[in-house]
Amino acid sequence: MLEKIKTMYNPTPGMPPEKIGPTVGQNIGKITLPSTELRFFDLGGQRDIRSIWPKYYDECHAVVFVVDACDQARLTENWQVFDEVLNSPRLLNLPLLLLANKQDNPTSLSVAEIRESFDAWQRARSNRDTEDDEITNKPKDKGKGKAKIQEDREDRAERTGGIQKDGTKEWDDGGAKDERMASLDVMGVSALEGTGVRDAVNWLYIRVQNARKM
Ligand SMILES: Nc1nc2c(ncn2[C@@H]2O[C@H](COP(=O)(O)OP(=O)(O)OP(=O)(O)O)[C@@H](O)[C@H]2O)c(=O)[nH]1
Ligand SMILES: [Mg+2]
Repeated sequence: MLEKIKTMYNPTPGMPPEKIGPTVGQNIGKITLPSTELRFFDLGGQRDIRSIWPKYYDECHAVVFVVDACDQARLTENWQVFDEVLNSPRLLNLPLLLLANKQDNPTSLSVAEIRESFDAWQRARSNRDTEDDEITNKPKDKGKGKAKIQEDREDRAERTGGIQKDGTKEWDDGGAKDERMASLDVMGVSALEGTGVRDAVNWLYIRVQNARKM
C-alpha cells in the first residue's frame, strides 16, 4: 500500500509488489501535497510486531488500518486487533480510516460487507458479555459450565466472524449501531492496481489539514 502511494505521488517509484516481503518493523514514506507533507509509518501486522504499534501513537496525526478483505478466515483476529486500536485512549480523537484492501480480487469482501462483518463481530461480543450473566439457567447449556459455554461462543464467532453461511447476521440486537462504528470511514482499495488509493490519500490530506486548523 505505502509503496503504491509512493509510486503514485513521488517522482521516484516505490518498490514493485513482487519485491515486497512481510514488513518487519516499519517502513517509512513521504509524499508532498499542496502546502502539506504527509509522512507515513507503515507498521508490520504480524502478531509479534504489533507490540511496537503503541510506540507510534503519540506522534501520529491519523491512523489507517488496512484489512485484507480476501482473508475471511482471519477476520475475527483482525477485528480483535482493530478494536484494540479503535479503543486506544491515545488514538481516540484522531482520524481513523479502515481500508478494505485487495478489491481487485473477485473473492474480496466489499466495503459494505467489511462494515457488516465488523458490526456483527461487535454485536456478537456484546451479546456474549450480556448473556454471560444469564447462561447458567439455560437448559441446553446445563452442566456445561460457564467457561465451556463462553469457549463455545468464542469458537463459533471465531469460525463465522458473526456471519452465517447464507451471509445473514447471526446476531441482531435490532438497532442502535455503535456510534463510533457509524462514524467510522471505510474505503475499498487495491494496493496492487491503485484503485481507491487517491481517495484514501485525499481523505488523509483533508483530515490532517482540518485538524491543524483547530
Ligand atoms: N490481489 C491483491 N494482492 C495484494 C494487494 N495488496 C497486497 N497483496 C498481496 O498480499 C500479500 C501480502 O502483502 P503485503 O504488502 O506484504 O501485506 P502487509 O499487510 O504489508 O503485511 P505485513 O507487512 O506482514 O503487515 C502479497 O502477496 C501481496 O502481493 C492487493 O491490493 N491486491
Ligand atoms: Mg507490509
